[in-house]
This record gives sequence, C-alpha cells and structure tokens, in this order.
Amino acid sequence: MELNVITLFPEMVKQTLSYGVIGKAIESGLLKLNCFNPREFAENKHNRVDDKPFGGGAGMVMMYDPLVRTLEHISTKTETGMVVFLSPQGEKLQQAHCNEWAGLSHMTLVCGRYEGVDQRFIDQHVDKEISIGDYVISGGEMAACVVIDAVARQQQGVLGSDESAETDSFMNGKLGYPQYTRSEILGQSGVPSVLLSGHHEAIKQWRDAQSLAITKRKRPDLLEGTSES
Ligand code: 4HQ
Repeated sequence: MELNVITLFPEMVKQTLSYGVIGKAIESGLLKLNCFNPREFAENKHNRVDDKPFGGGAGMVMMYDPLVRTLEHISTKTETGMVVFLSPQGEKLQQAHCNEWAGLSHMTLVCGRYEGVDQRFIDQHVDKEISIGDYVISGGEMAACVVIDAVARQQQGVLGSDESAETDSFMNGKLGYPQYTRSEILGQSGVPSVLLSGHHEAIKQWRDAQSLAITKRKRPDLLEGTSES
C-alpha cells in the first residue's frame, strides 16, 4: 500500500511512523510513505500557504491553491487514491474503516494546520472527512498517523505471528482479554489457573468469556444491537 501525506511538517509524520511494526513495514517496502509539503507548491512570494479568513476573525486559513497543486503533483508521481481530510467534523474513525481501507492500493491524507482549510478544497477534492475523536488537536498530523497506523497494521504481512490482528481489541467487535506473563506469583496475585493448564480449548473459552464480560462492563455500547448484549 502506498500512503501519501500532505503536511507542512513532513518530518513529524515520517518520524512518528518510523517505530515498531509500522517502521519495519516501511523499511521493508511493504508500505510506501510519501510526504508532500504544500509550501513547496506555493507560487506566491514568501511561499505563503495561509491567509486571513474572509469575514474576519482570529487565526489563519490554509489556502486552496498550494493544496491543489500538491494533489496535482502527487498525480504526476503516483495515484492519490482516496483523499482523506482529518477534521473534528469528520466521521469518527472505527476499526471497520481501517479493515476496509487496508485493501486499498493508494490513499492520500491531508493534514490541516491553523484555523482550518479553505472549504472549497474540502468540497472539491476530499473524498472522506475523518475525526480521531471529539477533542481538538493542533494539526492533522497526529490524526493522520493514527489512521495510518490503524490501517497499516491490518495489511497482510505488517504484523508478525507474535502480534496477531485477530486477537486485538475490536477484531471480534469486543475488547481484548486479560494477559499474564512471568512471574507466576506476584505477591498475593496469581495467574488464572486455566492459563497454566495447557488445555487450549478451555483457554480459548475462558478468553472469549473474559472478552465478553469486560466489554459488558466497560463498553456496553459495543454490544448494543448484537445477540450478546
Ligand atoms: N483537528 N481528528 C486539524 C482535529 C482532528 C480530530 C483540529 C484537525 C485542527 C488543524 N483531526 N485542525 N479531532 O482536532 O482529526
């Protein structure tokens, strides 16, 4: 999968995605990450990419032209694929989005800064507006990295056998089960005996029951409308 990111801070995105399984996938070429800085496509003097909002008010707005020229440049190098704009006005990111998008060959994420982006760019060039949650962050970069991580880890080959996507929280629509490792005894606290039993079917049943019980207690909303609520 090839991921294009339009950002005024390309180093922030490349750095953030250089760690762990995602970093490895980029190094190996399984994932291709291309960052494009709209400042390089500003044709005005001082390479301005922001301007005052029409109608007045605080802050600056990202200009239409540098963003469109960046998209055009991407089209000359590769394909844009689905264009995603990170914004609190977007659809809330869900695991289902990530599973679906892992099947795409190309995706382009647009990161805003300042008070926002000229609405005409969003109307004319954005396929999907996505939010990572109901809070405000200072730029789209961290949100884009969240989307990229969550999508990329669903790609075949990104996770090793030690980090299976099937046992993750949400992969069965429920939260994950509790995990234990050495030591077997920590003060008064032991390990549930079934996990030491070697009975794989009993372990699986215990874990499924734990997943369901934890989801009922902590996130009952995840079970609404299913047969398990
Ligand atoms: N933004 N989910 C970028 C967000 C946000 C979110 C506010 C987007 C500021 C410049 N993005 N602008 N929540 O808070 O994606």
